Amino acid sequence: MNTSAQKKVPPLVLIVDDDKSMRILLRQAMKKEGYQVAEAKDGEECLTVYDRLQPDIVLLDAMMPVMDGFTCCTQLQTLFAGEPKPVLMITGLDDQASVDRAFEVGAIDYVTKPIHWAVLRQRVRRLLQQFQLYKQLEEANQALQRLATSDSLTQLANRRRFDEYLNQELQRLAREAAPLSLVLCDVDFFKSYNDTYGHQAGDDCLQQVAQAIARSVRRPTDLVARYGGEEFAVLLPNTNAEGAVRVAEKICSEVKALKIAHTKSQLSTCLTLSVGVASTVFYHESSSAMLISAADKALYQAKAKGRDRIVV
Ligand code: GH3
Ligand code: MG
Ligand code: MG
Ligand code: MG
Repeated sequence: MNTSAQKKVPPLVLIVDDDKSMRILLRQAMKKEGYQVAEAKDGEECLTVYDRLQPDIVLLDAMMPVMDGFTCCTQLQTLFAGEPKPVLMITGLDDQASVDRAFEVGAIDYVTKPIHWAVLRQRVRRLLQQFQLYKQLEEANQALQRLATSDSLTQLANRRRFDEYLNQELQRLAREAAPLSLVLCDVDFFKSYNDTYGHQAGDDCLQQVAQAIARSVRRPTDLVARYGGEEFAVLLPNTNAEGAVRVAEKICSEVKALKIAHTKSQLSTCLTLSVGVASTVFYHESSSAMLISAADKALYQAKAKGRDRIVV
């Protein structure tokens, strides 16, 4: 996002008008305010320049050849969806229908020609302030969202995010039949690891294991989460049990490759994992509980059969 506060540079104003003398007048007025200026001579050019420069505000004429301001404003909303566009329309059209249309297509403000320069100056200032505030709020929201959904020790998704994603993916299953797999990993004899090496070393170890698991998944839709203390969950959309076992094998070998010494482990001199895998292809109102319980049972069996293994 192009926030002027981050860039510590003056706001960028995009002037869009087919009338060259009008562009010159607007440019002079905006430069006088200390803003940076970019120009476009019609709606089509405006879309290209908007995409390239992400201006802080657009001063948009209505009547232009090639693509008029109303169409351009509509296109801006759809092409760059997700955040409001700071569009101020400046036009000779002052009838009610034109004003209504401008706001309907997403303009935030409207100024008629001939321009009352003192008014335009204040309107631009106020719009820039509003958008600056909006962007700061957005950034604060995103930071909060990251905090609320990630685990502070490992930076992986936390349990809340895992639950959210699992439900979202199960909803998708309700619409399209595609397998969804869950891989549950639990560190073997981790209590004795803490007892032997100390809690801080235990934390470091969990961070390394988390990274090794994250390295083992490839698709952007796969989600790796810290499920509990020394338990990790990996959700694999569009993946059947066979594919999930391959991921589980990769996870186990990546963790072994860390060669984390664990001399008090009853199995090996290095840290190992036990893994439970479960898959589903159908949506059911209790699919979430069923999938977790199936993976949990498989994990329990992996422990019971001697640990350091994968059970499906
Ligand atoms: P098993 O092979 O049966 O899984 O044995 P275990 O010792 O790993 O299982 P148990 O559930 O008894 O112990 C888990 C340990 O994980 C106990 C707890 O102190 C430790 N643990 C949980 N969360 C953290 C953490 O954030 N940091 C550290 N250092 N240890 C943690
Ligand atoms: Mg015009
Ligand atoms: Mg455990
Ligand atoms: Mg354990």
